[in-house]
Amino acid sequence: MMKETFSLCGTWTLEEASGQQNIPALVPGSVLSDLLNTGIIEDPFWRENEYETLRLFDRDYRYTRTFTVPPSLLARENIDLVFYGLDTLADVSLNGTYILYANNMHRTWRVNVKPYLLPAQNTISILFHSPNRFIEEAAQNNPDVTYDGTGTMRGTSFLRKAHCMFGWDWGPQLPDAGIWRPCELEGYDFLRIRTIAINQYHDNGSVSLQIKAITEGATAAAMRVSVCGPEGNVTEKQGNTDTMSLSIDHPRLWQPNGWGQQPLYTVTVSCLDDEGNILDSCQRRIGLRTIHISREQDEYGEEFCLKVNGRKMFAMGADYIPEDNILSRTSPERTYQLLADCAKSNFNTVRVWGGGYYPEDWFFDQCDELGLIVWLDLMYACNVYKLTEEFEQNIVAETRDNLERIRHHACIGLLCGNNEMETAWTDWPAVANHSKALQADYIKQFEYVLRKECASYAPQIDYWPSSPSSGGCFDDPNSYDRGDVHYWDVWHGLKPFSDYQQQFPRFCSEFGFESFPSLKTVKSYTLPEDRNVFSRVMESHQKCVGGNGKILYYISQNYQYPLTFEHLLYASQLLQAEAMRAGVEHWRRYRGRCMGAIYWQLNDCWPVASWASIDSSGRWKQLQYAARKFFAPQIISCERNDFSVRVNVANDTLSTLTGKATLRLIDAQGQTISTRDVKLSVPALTAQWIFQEDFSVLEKAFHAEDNMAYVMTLYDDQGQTLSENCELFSPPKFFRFCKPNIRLAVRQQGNDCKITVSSDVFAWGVWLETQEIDSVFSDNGFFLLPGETKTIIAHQIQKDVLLAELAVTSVADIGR
Ligand code: BMA
Repeated sequence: MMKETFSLCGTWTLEEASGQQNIPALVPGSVLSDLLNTGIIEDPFWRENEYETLRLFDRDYRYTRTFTVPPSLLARENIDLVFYGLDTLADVSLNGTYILYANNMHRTWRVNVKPYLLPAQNTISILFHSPNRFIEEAAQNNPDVTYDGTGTMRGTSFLRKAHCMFGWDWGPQLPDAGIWRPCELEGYDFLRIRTIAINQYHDNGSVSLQIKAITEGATAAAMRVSVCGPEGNVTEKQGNTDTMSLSIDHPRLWQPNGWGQQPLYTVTVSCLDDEGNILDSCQRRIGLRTIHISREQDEYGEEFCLKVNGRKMFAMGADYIPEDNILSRTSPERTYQLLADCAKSNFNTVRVWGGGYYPEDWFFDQCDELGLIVWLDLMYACNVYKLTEEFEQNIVAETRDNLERIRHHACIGLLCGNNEMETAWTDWPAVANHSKALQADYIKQFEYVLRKECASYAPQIDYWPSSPSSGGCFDDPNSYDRGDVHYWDVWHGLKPFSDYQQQFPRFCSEFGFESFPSLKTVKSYTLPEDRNVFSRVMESHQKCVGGNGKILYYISQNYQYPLTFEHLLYASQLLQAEAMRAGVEHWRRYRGRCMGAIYWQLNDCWPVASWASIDSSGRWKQLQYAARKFFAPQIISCERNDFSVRVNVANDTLSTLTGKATLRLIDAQGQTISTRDVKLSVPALTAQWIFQEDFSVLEKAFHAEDNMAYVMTLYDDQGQTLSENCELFSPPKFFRFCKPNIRLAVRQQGNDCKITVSSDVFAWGVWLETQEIDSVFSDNGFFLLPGETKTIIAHQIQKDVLLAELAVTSVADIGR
């Protein structure tokens, strides 16, 4: 007989353990979401509510419920109580018997409860201990660990709970607690399938799968495997074994976004008894592909790149953090929106940063479907861990639980031990001053224990010890000749954007620049009197030390002084987009020497000034629109030194690009000074320098200081525009921008609106925004030349609403 489950999700009762409150609680969920839903607390993200809310987690909370088990389930030989996520320190009792102590939110907890279940009513009770108290005591008991990162609380390395729930340099300190993932009773006779392992073997276009069922309780008499291809064609095989090989007819390869399609195959494994009855079955959806880290020696050192289906890919994307500090507010729909935005913005990679939690199945399903390769950090970040025996057992179990859950996904490109901890040991004095014993624990944890677990549970996924790393052993982890790099001199080091052009990492897995969210998002956490970036409320929604000052500093380097709060928000976002553009375009020009540009960071977990390109309300900052352009599969850009430019075309598609580039020198009005066409043919997966010009003489002869810009347009051989770009020859604050008269004509087109935008003079940083409602545009943050029109689609909006709401800003407005 097949196994049977009984869900324990739904309504429970939540009480503060000292017995004051008694409220309905939703499972899966959390204390914060229940307190919010019942109106007991105010929105913790509003103004400075964070600080008061944090104190709620000095206390313990109890969840209880009663349930009656269906007789059919009660009759099973084995009945497990399964929690897919408890956050975090939980004592679980069933009908008065203590059955489980849980201390790791990343694990699945499973207890045999057959002896304790009653035929009548059962009562389950879970006491969640204060996470604040736990880390405080852990810190006191371990005075040899003294490091805590910006914005976090001391002692978090001792608790296996998403670190950023205790704050980060972009996140609030709202640890929360609760049953954060589903829970159920699972009854079975004889055996259940714990998981299946699928290995793929690719040989010259043919693919075979080796599939193994891992069972608990007993081994099966026989196993049946069926693989259903993307066109519905099924291959089936049965045998008296727990491992089976199967070759796939006409295999269709899964490709990353930009390289082709993402065909997926569904593998179903059934374990049978000796009469052929199904005892249990398990399904996984896979994609046929190979992904490895390529580390060939070359003239610059050792390359670091993702090799997908045998081809070297330039990785383009951003770093992903948890989507909401209140975890139960995430949903497949919300994640899909975010990841679809990534795919639409030409990402082929997303790095899941190690200070959060292992994402839900739906996250990986969606990355499979969208062709987004996942760089998955294990959940360790910026900390000093003490590898006691108990801690080791805990993280070993955690690794197994998660890898068995997710390892089959086509999207997973590599597993990485942690975020920034190897480099912390070599380069951050506050970490490096810890004991040799703790340093040895680092090596043991990330270069032995976790490496070994990853090799045994996910043997076909490459393991990388840390980000950044050069391969491990504290051997110059942030080396520019090997491995990946985190580059932070722009932003944390206050270097100008031009500094990116001096940097030649093999793969940049972090670099970033902050901005404020849009006015609509700012309004969601402020009163009008808070809307000054140095107010208490605005500063409390800025967790990077001196962050608002840094934004202001960079504005002083680039733009005129913004006279309004709105223009300051706009300028900060334009700055951020320009910073990331400078970095990414440079690294794409040096494709081969550099093979990845993953900017920090994609998203936010609450409304805040941060490095995110999409804010916590899902709104696109200017950077997201810019990313769509600088990650375009084929892009034109230039390397500028004073008045000389070298133009480059990067082609990250699988076919040769033939076409032409039009290169124009214009003045501040937008009038053409000179123009030329360059024919080009750029092979697949290469970047090519196509032209070089020096305007120094011209600049002197015509006194053209602050009055020259370079406009580059890339066309395919049908004359279609593939990419356009613009480079100013002086800082925007000095450039003689004219105040443009930007004309907008709006026409309804089904559910969308078509906006035609034009300007009488050269306009730069043109930004369309709707005041109250939200609208996503097909393009935004662009430049306009006089006499040209741009057509923008505003999605899902009525014309009269759009006309009433639409405002346009350009760089010439800053300071006026
Ligand atoms: C990187 C990340 C995060 C941090 C970010 C901004 O180093 O790994 O820890 O939020 O910098 O400072």
